[in-house]
Amino acid sequence: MKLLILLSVLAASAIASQKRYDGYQLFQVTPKDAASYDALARLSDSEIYDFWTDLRTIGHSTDIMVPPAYVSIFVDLMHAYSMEYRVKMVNVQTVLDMARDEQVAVPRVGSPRYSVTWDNYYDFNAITAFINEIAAAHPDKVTVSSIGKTFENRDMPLVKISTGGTGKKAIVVDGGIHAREWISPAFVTWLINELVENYAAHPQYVDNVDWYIMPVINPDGYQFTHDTNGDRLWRKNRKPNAGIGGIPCIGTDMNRNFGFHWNEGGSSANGCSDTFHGGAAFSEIESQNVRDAILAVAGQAEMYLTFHSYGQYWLTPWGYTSALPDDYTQLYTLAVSAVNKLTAVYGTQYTIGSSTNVLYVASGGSDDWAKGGAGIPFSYTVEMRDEGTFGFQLPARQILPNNEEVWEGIKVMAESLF
Ligand code: 0X9
Ligand code: ZN
Ligand code: ZN
Repeated sequence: MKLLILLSVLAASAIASQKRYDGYQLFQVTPKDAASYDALARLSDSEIYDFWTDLRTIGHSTDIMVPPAYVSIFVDLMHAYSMEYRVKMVNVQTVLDMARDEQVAVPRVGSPRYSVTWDNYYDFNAITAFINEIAAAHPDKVTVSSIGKTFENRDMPLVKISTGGTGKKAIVVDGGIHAREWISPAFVTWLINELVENYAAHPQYVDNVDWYIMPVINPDGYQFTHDTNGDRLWRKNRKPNAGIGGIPCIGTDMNRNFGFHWNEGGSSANGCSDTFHGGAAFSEIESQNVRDAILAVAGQAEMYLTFHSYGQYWLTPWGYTSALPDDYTQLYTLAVSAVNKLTAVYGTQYTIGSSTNVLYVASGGSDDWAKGGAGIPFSYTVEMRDEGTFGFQLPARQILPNNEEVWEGIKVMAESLF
């Protein structure tokens, strides 16, 4: 009993030392005209407001987290521009605490085979352990390597799944580019497990294509969202930069740092911004490592899938322009088939289209570079659950349903290459 009390005190103090969001509110706001849109665009340049979903176009809502000291000013602004808004979370810390409690409470049923399960979220070390364990258990199909080190000296794992042979097409998959989007590594690790551990149920998905899977391509950022002295809502990597006005800041948005039409809109030159594009294209060691790993298999790769949350979108290039790629019809048609299968599982709705057209301009994305830079024709960004009820804190009990439905879409994607 004493030990239990001690443990819960320790757990409580661990929560207390993460960055806290007491009184922070999540607003859903819809700009109704050019003036209100511009007002929001200016807010997104400041570091005070955290745009959980980036600003879209007039008439489309966006989720903005507002610190307690700015709530009343923010509401005044909404009224001044007659913007439609509603409060989605009255206290972000409460939602973080609930998610954390649920995570701690999940019992480990039986004796799981590996260091991660999919009824809970796991940190970077556990994911690395899992990858090594599944490779050791299936040396005939799984090869693990490191594509290089992060800024904080972590190895960035690459999992190759293959039954050998030559001349096969390949699919490149990554997750965890945005640290706070926890469902992403939770899905990508599940995908590895499904392909390998459940091979016998559907051998065609491994026999017909090779998979190159990087479950966490922003390990430093991801671990920071787990650390007791970290920040659950961190997005970028962890390398310090020059910031703005001589005040240094931390982190580059890796999904603005890729070198295809880099810095052509929808990214920030402010090192303190959550969408900071870095000092140059591929300025970050982590995006360099991903670039080189993809280029090494680009001749074989026909498809690139990068997993994010949230919003439920199945996105095609481009993100730097509203113009569509020549083969857009093919990309779109395949996405429709995938989403149809996905939706059939639990009724979850996804929006399909090019990033710029259904979301917003955002240049320097890995998807644009995979297609335009590495020449991988079928490139998609998948924004998984939910639509902002829980946002980044998708409850652990939704991991499996999310993964099962997305897997149906992935099967369609893979079959298109058979
Ligand atoms: O803005 C992003 O990087 C992605 N959305 S998220 O909310 N997960 O941050 C969308 C990226 C779409 N692709 C490009 N803009 N290239
Ligand atoms: Zn350009
Ligand atoms: Zn993301």
